[in-house]
Amino acid sequence: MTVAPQKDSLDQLFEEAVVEHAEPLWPLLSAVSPPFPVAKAAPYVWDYEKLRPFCERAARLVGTDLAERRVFMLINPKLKAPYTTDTLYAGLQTILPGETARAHRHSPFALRFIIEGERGFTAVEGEKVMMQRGDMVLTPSWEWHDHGNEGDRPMIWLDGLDLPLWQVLPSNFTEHYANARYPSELLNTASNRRYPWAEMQAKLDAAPGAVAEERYRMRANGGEISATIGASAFRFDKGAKSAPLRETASAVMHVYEGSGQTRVGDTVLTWKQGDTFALPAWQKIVHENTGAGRAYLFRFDDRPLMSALAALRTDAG
Ligand code: GTQ
Repeated sequence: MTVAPQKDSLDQLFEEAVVEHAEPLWPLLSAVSPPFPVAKAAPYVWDYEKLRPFCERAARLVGTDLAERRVFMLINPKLKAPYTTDTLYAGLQTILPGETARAHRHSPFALRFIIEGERGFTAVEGEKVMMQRGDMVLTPSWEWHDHGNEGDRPMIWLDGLDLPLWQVLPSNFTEHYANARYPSELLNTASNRRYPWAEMQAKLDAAPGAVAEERYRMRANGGEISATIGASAFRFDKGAKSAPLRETASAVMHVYEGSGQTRVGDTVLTWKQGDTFALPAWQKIVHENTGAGRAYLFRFDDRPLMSALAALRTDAG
């Protein structure tokens, strides 16, 4: 007697393949390889007036002895920690006078943009870098760093890191220094790790037009500030509106001064001094100064990373 050949089917095939940890690509091809970028992050504004009291309360409730980095992460409503955008992390860090956030070093790159306070410092790989409002301070990958405050008011700053990247790259190391502070000294020359606001604002004010963007460039070599994250500052004169821009890079913006709104696709974000907002990749973005005076904003983004991957594309949306 002959056995009738068994009827095969795709369902049957998929069932058997999955047991062997093999899965067909073709039903998923456009999901894993979409025709255009689809960011997971949503546009969102974090209101400094609401968050600042959280920073103060945390500082009353826990010391830097227990909270090595006393930070509120700014988590995108569509994602979880540590994602502010698909590729960027932002947080608000607080240090009280006399405290030390102890020394460590890690693979991720970090920058700080100082929101308030004076005579704070970050000691980076032996260099003591003083911090005041508007300054950007760099903590390159794998450089020892600790933070302190020699002033008489709290220091609060925005941290910007490429932490999301290190969640997928299994090469994320952190090392703790034996002592709370890594020995450091003030430089008496211009630092490659500190970019004072006064210097940036002078450049913005000297630039032509009602809207100006200045890229932060490494003092040492004129390049982007890191291999992954870059930064810019903007001036928007009263009533000024930026040209529409859509890019594969995502960004975190912080309002140094002024107020306005940013259209991200169909969403309108409204912002004022101290606020921080997330701009997902590949959405049409238009900024507008709706306030009574000039507006100045800081931004960090993943343009260097996108460039390194030959994936930086921009258009007018
Ligand atoms: O200051 O070293 O917001 O290691 C997150 C991780 C800050 C820091 C953050 C960090 C730091």
